[in-house]
Amino acid sequence: MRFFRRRSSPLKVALAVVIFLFILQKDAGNRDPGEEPWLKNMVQGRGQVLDMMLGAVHNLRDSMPKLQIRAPAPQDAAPPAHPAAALPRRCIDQKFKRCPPLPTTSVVIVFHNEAWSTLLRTVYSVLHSSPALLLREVILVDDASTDEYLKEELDRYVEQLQIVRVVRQRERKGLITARLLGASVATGDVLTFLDAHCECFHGWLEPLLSRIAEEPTAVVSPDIATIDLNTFEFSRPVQNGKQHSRGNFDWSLTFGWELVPARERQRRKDETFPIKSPTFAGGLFAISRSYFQHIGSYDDQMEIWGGENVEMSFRVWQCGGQVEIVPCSVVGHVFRSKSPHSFPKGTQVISRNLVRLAEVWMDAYKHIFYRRNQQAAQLCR
Ligand SMILES: [Mn+2]
Repeated sequence: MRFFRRRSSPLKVALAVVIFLFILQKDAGNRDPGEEPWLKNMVQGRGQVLDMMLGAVHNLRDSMPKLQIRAPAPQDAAPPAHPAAALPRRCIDQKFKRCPPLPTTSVVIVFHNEAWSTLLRTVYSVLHSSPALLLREVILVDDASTDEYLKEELDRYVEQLQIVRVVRQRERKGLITARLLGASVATGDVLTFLDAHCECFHGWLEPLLSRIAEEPTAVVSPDIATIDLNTFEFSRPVQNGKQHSRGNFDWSLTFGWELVPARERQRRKDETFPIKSPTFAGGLFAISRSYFQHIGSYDDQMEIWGGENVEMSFRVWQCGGQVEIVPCSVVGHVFRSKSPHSFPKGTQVISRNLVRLAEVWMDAYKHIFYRRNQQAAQLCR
């Protein structure tokens, strides 16, 4: 008894019983079980006893802590993948209504005599922060730059970047036709337009593409962070309690910023919710390529610069789309203190662009604009 009291672990007990049964079996084999009925009963029961003992050993093993988590038992009838399936496997395309796959994008960057450093900084920040699966290409559109380094030298440089290419507009026609040229060679599902002096923040692209996947008529801008003109310091966005701004316009059709008004703040369910914006700044935005074509793209008769962002905003809203700012997406932009644009035919082209905007999209409201802008009023006669 002392033996059992001191070392009576379950495994020891099991071992003792198994030895006992082994002896019993040997004995039973030597005798004729028919002679002694008590022995016959025991021999018949030994199989049951053995099963009981094995069960006890299994229970013991199952009570040990598990070192691995196994896959849940499959609930559907899908056959298991063959173990010798070739690599790489084909992607499994899960299609849920609430979780649409993200579209690919072409990033279109127009430049005119942009500094080498800011242009390449924009390009590298796109390459470093965009998932390769989503980034189809980066298209640099030269709006007839005259700086030498932006010619063959740039071509040679971007060749090594493989998915970056340069297309050139030989005559200076401006932002709109340059963007249209870029869009005409783009192959991605979404067109993402960026200025040539931006810096994309990590994770900037997916929220824009995700919103377009969810709502293909949404024309989305990132939250634009300021890069200091002189120090190139990047002001990181504030995470909590940020007062967002959105775009508006006045009756001279000038774009401006305003704080998101109370009604729109109430409509938004949380801080990630897209902000509806009457107009957008127009330098940085993403739009479904097919929706861009559906709404007639840009007004290709607008020249150089000016008014095209308000025109695009009016176009989108009046064609049933929506202009939105997606706060989860952050892109830095160098805001300059004076216009970098040269106007080969004078600044009158801005008024001319605005007349086109007013005539197409404003119906009788255009007269309010003409009262404000005499030059435009004369141009439309
Ligand atoms: Mn800019």
